[in-house]
Amino acid sequence: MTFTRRTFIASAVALGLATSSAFAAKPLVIGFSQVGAESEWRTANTTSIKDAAKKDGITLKFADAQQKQENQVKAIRSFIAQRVDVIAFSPVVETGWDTVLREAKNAKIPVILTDRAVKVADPSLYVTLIGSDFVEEGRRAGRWLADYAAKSPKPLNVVELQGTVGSAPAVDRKAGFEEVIKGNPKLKIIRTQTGEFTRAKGKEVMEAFLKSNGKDINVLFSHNDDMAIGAIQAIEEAGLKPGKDIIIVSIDGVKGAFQAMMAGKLNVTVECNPLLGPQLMQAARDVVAGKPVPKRIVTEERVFPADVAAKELPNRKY
Ligand code: GYE
Repeated sequence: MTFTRRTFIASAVALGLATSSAFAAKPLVIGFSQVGAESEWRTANTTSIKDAAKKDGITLKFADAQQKQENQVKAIRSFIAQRVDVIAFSPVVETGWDTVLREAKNAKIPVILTDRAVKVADPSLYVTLIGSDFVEEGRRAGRWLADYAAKSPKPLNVVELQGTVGSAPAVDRKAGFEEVIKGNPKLKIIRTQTGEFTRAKGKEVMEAFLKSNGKDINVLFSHNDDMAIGAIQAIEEAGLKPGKDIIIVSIDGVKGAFQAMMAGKLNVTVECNPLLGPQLMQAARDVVAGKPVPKRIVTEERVFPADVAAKELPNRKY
């Protein structure tokens, strides 16, 4: 029989040993497949997970998928082969996980999702999803813009930089934003395209928007701060003032966004908290100890308009 952590704890309990001494004997092993290093948000998320594992004495096997689903599938298979105690991952896209998650389930290795959701036919293929409510983030961005538009004498044309195609945050932020602005005669999305959540691509796509639609663009809605920061460069290079000639609404709340707001180049950022490490370690411990874990663990978040940026920057942890 393979000597898994669960059988180890079960035998320890049967022998009357304290479970805590069983934990001390064999550190928990988590295999974590990260999306990549595409944004400031992601860097903060990786640091949070590595730091929390270290602090809790948990062995973390970390794999960077470089924004490719095939790399994540390979990493998950390798974690199964290594018989880790828990597999955790932030799925780059929502679909295409049924087979590999079934393999993990057959191997009796619990799976915890962090940050991004999956669409699977059988929800028992994962234990819990720890992360933000992306639809609500999109709505928050939409509400800020609807308030702004209400004070504007003229209707506003919006261009949208979407995140990675097929990823939960891109799909959900778009849906939440559209839900709020739908039917608003003051707001119209005139162009939308992916900027893959990176600065470089955000800049490139904004350049294309400016070339084709130029002075018609009044607002940029960006699915993350990095793309917004890339777009700010494109807007400046086109001789326009970001934050004034083009109003910019973004999501994440990373330090770079606060600095851009203080420079008057970004109008608002909707917070998305990447510091998921401690919650992940807790959930992993609970799952292995057989404690019940809620199917969804939602992170609490706020909205930061430019006028509070200077006051809030010193409190920002990412
Ligand atoms: O907003 C973006 C990152 O999945 C919430 O991924 C995350 C998103 C985040 O690249 O900056």
